Amino acid sequence: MGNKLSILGVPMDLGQMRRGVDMGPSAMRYAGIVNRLKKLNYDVEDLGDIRAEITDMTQNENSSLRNLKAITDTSTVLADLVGSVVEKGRFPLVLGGDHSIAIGTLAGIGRYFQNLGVIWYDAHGDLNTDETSPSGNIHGMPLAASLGFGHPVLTEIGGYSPKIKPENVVIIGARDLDEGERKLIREKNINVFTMHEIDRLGMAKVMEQTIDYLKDRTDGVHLSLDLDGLDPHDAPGVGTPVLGGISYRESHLAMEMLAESRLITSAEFVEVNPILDERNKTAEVAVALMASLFGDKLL
Ligand code: HAR
Ligand code: MN
Ligand code: MN
Ligand code: MN
Repeated sequence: MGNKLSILGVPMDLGQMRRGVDMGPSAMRYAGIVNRLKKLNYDVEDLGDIRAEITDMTQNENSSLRNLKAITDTSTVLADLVGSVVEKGRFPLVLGGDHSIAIGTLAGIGRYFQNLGVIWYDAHGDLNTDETSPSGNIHGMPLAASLGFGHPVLTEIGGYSPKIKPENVVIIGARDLDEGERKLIREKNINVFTMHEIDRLGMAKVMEQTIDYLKDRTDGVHLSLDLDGLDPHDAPGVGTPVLGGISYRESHLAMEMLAESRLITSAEFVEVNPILDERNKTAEVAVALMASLFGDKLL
């Protein structure tokens, strides 16, 4: 990664049903992300927030793909903006918003890489389609959509599909997978380190293996970090908390190892919901992890 960063906020809450995640970008700015990165000697440009509609629970026009039109429109705008950041040779750092924003982020980045790697740090697989989703919530679908699976309106955002290949994906922290997601993981042979592997191997080995695997086969790696990948003790301000998650310390180690690897070429931090949080703790955790990802050291 170079030393030029562009921050882009996506105040979107349309991919799920709990209000408040649209305030995630403000909460992370309030927690000091811009100054933190400037102190690490980055040339930081804050592009502000993109315009996103806020959910109106009364207009659920489609129960298997809730808010499809508004999410598609926002994702298309996001994809263009992220693309122009990459064109300028800057590192895109996207602040969510719920995880449905990853469809737009990856649509923006994907066309600049032959073999884009993706690290999906999440309690969930986000591998549902309109056919397998138990909820109709699009934040449970962005990884599937980016791989080219699901409703064509979602998979074709940005005008091409797929954005990434299954063999270039590594999921870390999974502990709540739906049946359709497990099936897709098996069929496409997607690499997953569930909490079981993290417990067994330890985070250091998990990250070593992830980095080793991605470094030879990819020409860039996007980090998509859902704060619910962390344990709800450490990151309580999320809409779909799942017990037994990755700790704060393990997450720092993971970010530090990614910093050392110099593999990451774009990142997004999603699902911070200040309304559900405890004194902005989850946004502060997100900012601390971003600092580690961008090379902050203890000594
Ligand atoms: N798998 C469930 C669904 O599709 C729950 C998804 C919850 N999602 C997120 N994304 N926070 O990781 O509805
Ligand atoms: Mn997610
Ligand atoms: Mn999740
Ligand atoms: Mn704890």
